[in-house]
Order: sequence, then structure tokens, then C-alpha cells
Amino acid sequence: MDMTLRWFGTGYDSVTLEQIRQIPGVTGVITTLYGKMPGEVWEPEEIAAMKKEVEDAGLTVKGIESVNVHDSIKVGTSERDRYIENYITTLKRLAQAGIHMVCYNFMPVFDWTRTNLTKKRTDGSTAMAYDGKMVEGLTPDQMFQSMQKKSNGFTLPGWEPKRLAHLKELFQMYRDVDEEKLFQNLKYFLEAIQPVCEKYEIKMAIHPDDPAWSVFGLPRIITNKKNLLRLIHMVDRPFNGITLCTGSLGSNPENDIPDIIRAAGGRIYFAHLRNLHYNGYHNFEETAHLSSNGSLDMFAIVKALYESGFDGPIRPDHGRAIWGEKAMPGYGLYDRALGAAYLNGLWEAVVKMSGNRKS
Ligand code: DNO
Repeated sequence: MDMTLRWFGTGYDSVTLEQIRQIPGVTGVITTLYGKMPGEVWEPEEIAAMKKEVEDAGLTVKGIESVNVHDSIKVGTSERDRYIENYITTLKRLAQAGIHMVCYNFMPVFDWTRTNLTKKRTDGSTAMAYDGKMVEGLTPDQMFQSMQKKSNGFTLPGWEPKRLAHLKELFQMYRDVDEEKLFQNLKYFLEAIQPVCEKYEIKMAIHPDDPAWSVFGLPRIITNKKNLLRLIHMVDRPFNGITLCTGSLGSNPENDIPDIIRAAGGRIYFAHLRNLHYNGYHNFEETAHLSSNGSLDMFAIVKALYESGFDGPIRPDHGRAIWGEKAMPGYGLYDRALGAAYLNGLWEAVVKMSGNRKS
């Protein structure tokens, strides 16, 4: 297991590589070329520069989050083959630079979605929250505006203003896409890229939909155990894998995360670990990482990961805003560093309890 932190790159992130390096047990970052639009080809020089910057700071690039998938691939338009070719070119170039794990998602239009980015918690910190009732009263554009307004001036991952400026067209594109069609388009994409992933040993790790249900009537498919198993089996090849995001899957209390980990049969290549508290139906708020702070049993999750043989990168996911830090919501330094320390402690405990002295 490699403990990592997500880093958006100089100019995009308030956290520096030097700070990340001082978090005990963190040896690498998960990063991206944040300015790239979905569908754009990544140039070898840009990849090399990103890698060099990370390595010069004494860290390693453990994977990419994300190489975003162009909407034409998700919708299945006549342009998709061209964009799949671009995607393949980027994958090859990443592998040639020594990067072998890529996280992506297949969510239509919106990536992760929250109705409040600064909900006050009882300890005075703020955290991100979702209330399904509020979504009912919003238009997609209002949702976009409210996410943008509360983002402390940062561009949130998956919420590229340039792409979302065309919200109407985007919704129009998806009008005939239901869950079944989306699954078929995902299959088409994975079948096209898997030969390249095998040749270059690139682990693809799909990110679950966050929250794990349909928003604004758009289909969402990476939401539960049944659909995750469908994804694995419909393109049953070793480099077709999963990002286990406990906060996304955990948004639905019916998802038993340790059970999902065991069912995934070693196809989890990346893990986002965080906790949340259920407030009711389609209503939750993020918490500190500790089990006692939220509704998820983080010990059981880490134990299941270890016992399933997981050996990929883990990153502490969204943190609260604490100690007056001004950062991208969910991605400040302090609470994620606390999360990394806690998760490292859990990992050490499960390793030693298993009788294996090496962590
Ligand atoms: C939000 C993130 C997502 C995630 C993408 C992966 O904080 O978890 O934006 O990176 O969905 O493609």
C-alpha cells in the first residue's frame, strides 16, 4: 500500500509538495494535468515536467486522477472513436513516463455533487454536505453556480467552467441516454482501451458516482455492488478495475463497503478513504476520517482492503476545513494530513494483527 495525497499542481493547489512530503508515511502524490479539458491529448513534455516537479520535491507520482472522459464517449456519438484515440495516446504517454494507474469516472455532465461546501459542524469546522431536498429545488445551472460560488476561488475537480458553460447542450446530448445505454458506452470504451492497457500495464480504476444515485434525472451506473460487478465482468480483463471511494459508495447506507471490497476480487487499484455521517434519506455530511466521527467503520474497511491483497495507492479523501485554512473545499492540507496519519495507523494495526510484521 502506498499512502498518497491528491495534489492538483502548482498554480491550482494551495498545498505545496514540500508540505505533503512532511506528512508522516506519505511518499507519493496522485495528480493530473489539471488544465486539460476532457478529450485533449496530453503532451509528453507536459507529463515529464509534472513528474519532474514531483520527483524534485522527493515524492513519486503514484497515479493520475483523472484523465477525464469526453462526453461524446459517454453519450456514444459518432465522434467517440476520435476521442478514444486521443485517450489511448495519453495513456501510452503516461505509461512511457512510468505512470501506471489512471482514475476516471463515467458520470454524465456533473462529477461529484454537493449542496453545501461549508456546512458548520459542532466542533466549529466546516465540511461538505448533500441534501437531496435542496437539489429538487435547484436547476442544474443553479447547482453549478452554487458550487462555483462557494469554492474559495478554486476550480473544483470535474467542474470545469469551460465545459459547464454549455450545460443546456450537455443535457440535450444525454437526453436519450439511460442506464443501459451508458453501460453499453462504457463497455465500448473499455473494450477499445484494454488492449493498450494490457500492453503498457496501465491499471484503469473507475471512480464511483458521487452521490450514488441519479441527479437531475441523469443516469448514474457506478453506484453499488451489483453494478460494480457488472462493470468488472462485462470487460473481464485484468487492467479493468475500480477506485474504491468510501465516501461515494457510502453515500447510500445500503452499500456494505467491506462486502464490496471482498466481492471485487482484487480488482481495486486505488482507494479514496473518508467518512461521512448519514442525516437521513439522500442526506449526508462529510466528517473527519475517524470511525467514531461518522457512519462508516473505517477499521473494517481498511481490514477488508488489506485482506483482499490490495497493494495500490490510498489517499485520504475530502477533509473538513479546520484551523482557519483557506483551500479548495475538501482539499486542504490539515484535515487530510490527519486522515493520512489515522489511516496509516489503521493499516499498521491490521498488518500486525494478521501476523505479518511488514507494512
Ligand atoms: C472529488 C473527486 C472526483 C474524482 C473523479 C474521478 O472530490 O473524488 O472529482 O476525482 O470523479 O474521475
